This record gives sequence, C-alpha cells and structure tokens, in this order.
Amino acid sequence: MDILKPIAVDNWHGEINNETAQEALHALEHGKIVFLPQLNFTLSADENSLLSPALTDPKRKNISFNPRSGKTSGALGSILQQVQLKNLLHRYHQHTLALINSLFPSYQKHLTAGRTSLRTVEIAGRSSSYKKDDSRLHVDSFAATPVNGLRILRVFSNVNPHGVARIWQTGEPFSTVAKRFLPEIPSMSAVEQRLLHLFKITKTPRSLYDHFMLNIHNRMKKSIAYQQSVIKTTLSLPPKSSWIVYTDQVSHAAISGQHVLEQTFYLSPTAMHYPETTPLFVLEEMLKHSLIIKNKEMTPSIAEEEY
Ligand SMILES: O=C(O)CCC(=O)C(=O)O
Ligand SMILES: [Fe+2]
Repeated sequence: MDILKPIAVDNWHGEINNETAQEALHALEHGKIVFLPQLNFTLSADENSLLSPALTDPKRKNISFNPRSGKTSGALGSILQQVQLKNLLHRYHQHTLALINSLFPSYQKHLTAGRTSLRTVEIAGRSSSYKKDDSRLHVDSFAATPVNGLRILRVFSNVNPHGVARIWQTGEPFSTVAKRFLPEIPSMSAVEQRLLHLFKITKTPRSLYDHFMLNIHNRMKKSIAYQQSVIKTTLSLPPKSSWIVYTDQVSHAAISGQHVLEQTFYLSPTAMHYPETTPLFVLEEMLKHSLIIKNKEMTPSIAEEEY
C-alpha cells in the first residue's frame, strides 16, 4: 500500500472531478499523503532571493507568519526583505486556503488557519534537542499550545530553486503507534494540568488528548531502538510539487532538504468523514474515556515555533 496518493491538480483552485475529490478525502483521512506532483508554488526572481537561510533567525527553525494577526517572526534582513517575506507567506496562506476549500469543500466551514512557515534551513545535519528533531519519526503535538482534539492538517510546497527534493520517511499507521506507546504513558493529574497552565508552560490548559499525544510524540523521538527498528518508507518529494497530510496522524520524519513552504490548518474532528480514523477516536477507544475538555473554545492559539 502506497503512502502517497497522487492527485493530478496543477492550479491552486484545485479543480478536480467529484470522484477524484472523494478518493483524495478518503486517502487523506486514512493516513495517506495527498501528493500533488504538478502543483508548483511559483516564486518571482525577487522572492527566490529570500530563500537565503541568512534571513532566518539562527535561533529559529523557520520564518513564520500568523495569518490572524498578519505578523511574521523569525525574519532577519532589511525592512524591504521583511515586507517581501511577509507578502510571500501571506500569498502562500491564501493559496493553500483556496486549495483546501476546493479539494475538500466539506472542510470549509470548519477550517482554522494556523501558522504559515518558510523553512530555508537544510534539515540534514541540523542540531537540536531530540524533542525538536524532526528527522526522527513522530506524530505532531505541541507542548505549549494544546489543540484539545483538533486535527493538524498541513500543506507543504517544495520551492527549492536548485532541483533538490525533500526527503521524508513515514512509519507505522497511527493505531499501531498508539498500541505501542500508550500503555507506558501515565495519565496526567489535575494538579499537573493546573501547574502547567499556572507557570505558562501551556497557553491554555493541556487536555488529556494533548497529554497523550505529546507523550507519544516525545517517546517516539526519544527511543533510538524504535527509530532504528520500525519499518519505514522513504519518500522523495520533488521541487515544484506540493503535498497535504494530517501530521497528527501520519508518523513522519524530514530527513533532508531545503526551502519548503508550509501552512497549518486546525479542524474539528467532527468535520471528518471517517471519524474512526482520527487520533482522538483511536486513543479514546483504547482508554475508554473522553480525552478532551468540553465546552472549551476550539480555536487554538498559534504555535510559533513547534512542529
Ligand atoms: O519540514 C518538513 O519537511 C517537515 C517537518 C515536520 O515534522 C512537520 O512539519 O511536522
Ligand atoms: Fe512533524
């Protein structure tokens, strides 16, 4: 079974026939990567010069844009370059929104935009703590910004101007990952939850869902034995292509590559066509209790740094 589901779309309005759209949605929610080999995000000559890693704050992994506030962070360079970067990220945000709305129209009223990012730093050889090391297989979960069960949907476009592919690996299906790690994770106490919020380690109270997802994320990355022994698929994601993936569900690692644009969206699990495939459903089935905080505002604050 191929992890990539190629879809022939060559414009950001995503016009495809209904049957193909249904197939794409089925694949996406069942943990595949919807791969758009012909969908290029074109940069102008001026924008290509913004791909220099020297414009990214060395303390950051990327330059990020908050579409809700219109602010960028992590960008260095002249005022003009910073304005150009902001315009580029804003345009990517608008294009990806149009794409998701037309490929997956039923998601439209459930979508909340998260951060847009430009990642110009070569991944291979980048040093970081194990928790931030995305070259290790993981499912996404944010330490400071709980999602309370919301899905994390990401759109990526490889804008590498030198013809270099982004190399990813994918691992086991989410239910297999959960079966492996969940039994060893102790639950979170109400006191722990309160302290995390009190000391501003989390921006909003961490739900049990976030507690288990973050532990799975951290434990996957921490275990060298797991990383080495788990069956992996290596993917080469070429320049001028784009892909869409639920990164909270698909075990993934970015091995090498430079120059990618990314947009995060959050979606309620109730917007899913196949709710039984969501990490929330899988974990609640295994633990036999509810993991989310009810009646909580469902718009997460935007994670600046973490992915
Ligand atoms: O930068 C990439 O290619 C992927 C990194 C990652 O793990 C993510 O965005 O969730
Ligand atoms: Fe990730």
